Amino acid sequence: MTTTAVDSSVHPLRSQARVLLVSVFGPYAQDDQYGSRVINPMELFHNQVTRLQHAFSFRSFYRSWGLMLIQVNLKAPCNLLDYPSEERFVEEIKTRKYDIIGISSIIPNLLKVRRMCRLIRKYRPGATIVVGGHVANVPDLKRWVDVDHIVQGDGVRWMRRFLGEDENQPIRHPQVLALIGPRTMGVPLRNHHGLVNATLIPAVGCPMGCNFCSTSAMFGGKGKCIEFYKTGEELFEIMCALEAGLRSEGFFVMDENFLFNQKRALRLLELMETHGKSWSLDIFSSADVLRRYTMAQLVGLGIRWLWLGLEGKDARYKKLAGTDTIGLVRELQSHGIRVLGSSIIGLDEHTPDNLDQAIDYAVSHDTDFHQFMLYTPIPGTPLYAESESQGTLLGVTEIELADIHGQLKFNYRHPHIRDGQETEFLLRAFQRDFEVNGPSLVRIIRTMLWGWKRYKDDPNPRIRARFACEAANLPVKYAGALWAARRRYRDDPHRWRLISQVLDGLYAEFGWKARLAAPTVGRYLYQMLRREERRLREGWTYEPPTFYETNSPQGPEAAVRVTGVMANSTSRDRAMAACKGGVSSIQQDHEESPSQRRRSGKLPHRRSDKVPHRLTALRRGERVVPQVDVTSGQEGS
Ligand code: B12
Ligand code: SF4
Repeated sequence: MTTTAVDSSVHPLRSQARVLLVSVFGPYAQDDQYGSRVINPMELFHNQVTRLQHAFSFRSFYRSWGLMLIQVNLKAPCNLLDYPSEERFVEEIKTRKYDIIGISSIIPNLLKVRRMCRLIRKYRPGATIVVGGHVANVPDLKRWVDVDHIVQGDGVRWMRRFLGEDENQPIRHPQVLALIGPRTMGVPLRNHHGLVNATLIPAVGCPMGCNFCSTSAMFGGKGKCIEFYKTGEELFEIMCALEAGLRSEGFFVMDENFLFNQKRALRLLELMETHGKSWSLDIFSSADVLRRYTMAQLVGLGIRWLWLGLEGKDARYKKLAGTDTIGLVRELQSHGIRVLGSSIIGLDEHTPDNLDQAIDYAVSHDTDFHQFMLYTPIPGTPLYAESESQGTLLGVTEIELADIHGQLKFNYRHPHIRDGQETEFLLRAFQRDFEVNGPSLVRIIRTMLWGWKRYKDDPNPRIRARFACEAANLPVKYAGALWAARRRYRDDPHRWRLISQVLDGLYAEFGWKARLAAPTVGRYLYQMLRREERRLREGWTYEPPTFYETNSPQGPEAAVRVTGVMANSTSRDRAMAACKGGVSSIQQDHEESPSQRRRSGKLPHRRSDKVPHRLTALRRGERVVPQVDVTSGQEGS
């Protein structure tokens, strides 16, 4: 049965039902029969942004936030197994009685869903199987997988309804840091601004409705989205609660077009101003929406990092009409805002003759990061419907589902680009960006320095505090990183010069401190960089750890207990008290010790936690103690 928001079936056990939520099994960064692919690890940046930046690539994992959101919003006892191995998944369903098993997946992982459903039918035959997430849009999914319910769209309301719970209760928000095990240059990142960012999920979907965008299509398409928190007040309350619970200093805002609801954003700005919050926000936004704000408003809101759809030079998207995107990017950067530009390879007008020009145009934006994705019709989108009606889609015998992720080849016949040429063009785009603009790490240090110089003496203490915090690592760690990067490119005059300019900028700003630190820290980082390069050449990969969590006090002992936070006046008062420096009363709700919470990714790891060693162990196939959480297709905005 394919069920949507209006489905009326209810499980006979209602809230007494025992629920397991699970993501598809790993390992991911390997080629296998279930659709794992070496080029498709469970990562964001390394997958589709810094893909060809070798040891300079930014490596990090992210949790399955959709499942986390569902879990904390159910009254029924619900365990969550995120990133299990197949063996761990089997162990869970064999040893624990579940009435409902919900699987979340995207389309490329469909064969894993099929395998998991078979395992459930074998080991837990009485369980009702529910499948949600983007895989739910696959036409005729029932033909592929043996499931009871396929849920398209928001799973929170659907699951509440299925369990006989009140679907209109306010939405609780999971508490989770955005980055898991971040590292670059072969070094785990610790004590950097932005590492203790909480994930914030204000809404799903995007009303812009671009023809290729599967996240927009999934939640209603043009003119629609689902807002979990509609007002600035609600959002502020949730943010205060997350700040108090996670000790976070900023937010990774998982909303495809966060600034679209301008009333909400401006009210949030007022509240941040009133309460002296110097939070930073990493957001997705379309160009037209961005232009509705003044730079002072963006900076006041703490916008620090921005994912911006550039798509292509003459792309006819309304959101880009009348915008000089090169000028816009430069202006944002001059205010310290790091920009991730996203460009499409394979728009209808692209031909083998003009694609190099299109790539050069994208590269000329000199964004801090650049995502390139193949133009890909995904089920549910207007582009897919169009390709289907034109008969240009490739069949399952021509392309495997696991290869339809925008980083390998087209899943349709392009009007001009044929015979797999797109693979080479895509790689060329990443390569060109890396050669011309240098490592993204260098670019973000440059933007950070611009921001610091511009705002270090700002009359508003809130703004000053944020930039001071962001700039804290510039004179030592980042000076060292630049020194190491420059040494790495000593035989490449162009990149050597680029890096030198930024390093000289740091010397000019921070004087002897930076000059002293650069070679000292730099020598160590250079060694680590070279070691990482060697490992990557030998096929080194990273896998996310497995997470096991429960929302129930009677849940398994090995599982970390989670509760979400809510926006209401009681929690607001407590959050405000906590924000004002008192001990977080919200924290007491968690029933978790600091070490449990550290393991669950809700608190940053202590120096002694050695995250990279755990990841390394995992990579070698050892099982890690259950512990503890952007993006893609044509990623947002
Ligand atoms: C975080 C994220 C990731 C994370 C990990 C996510 C994970 N655990 O799988 C990382 C960075 C690792 C990642 C990687 C990739 N991703 Co990704 N990712 C996202 C992103 C940005 C956010 C997802 C999210 O958390 N949203 C917020 C939550 C609340 O929404 P949600 O997940 O949709 O969940 C809601 C519903 O879908 C539903 N639901 C979800 N699961 C379930 C389960 C049940 C049982 C039920 C009932 C309901 C339900 O209820 C939830 C609450 O409303 C989305 C874009 C987006 N904005 O959604 C892309 C997106 C999901 N990714 C996508 C892709 C293509 C990839 C990559 C292939 C990228 C690439 N080209 O290299 C890789 C795949 C890696 C791999 N080996 O599997 C596509 C999927 C396209 C498709 N139609 O299948 C998306 C939609 C981006 C896009 N616009 O194209 N990704
Ligand atoms: S591509 Fe961006 S702007 Fe367009 S619908 Fe998707 S999220 Fe919105």
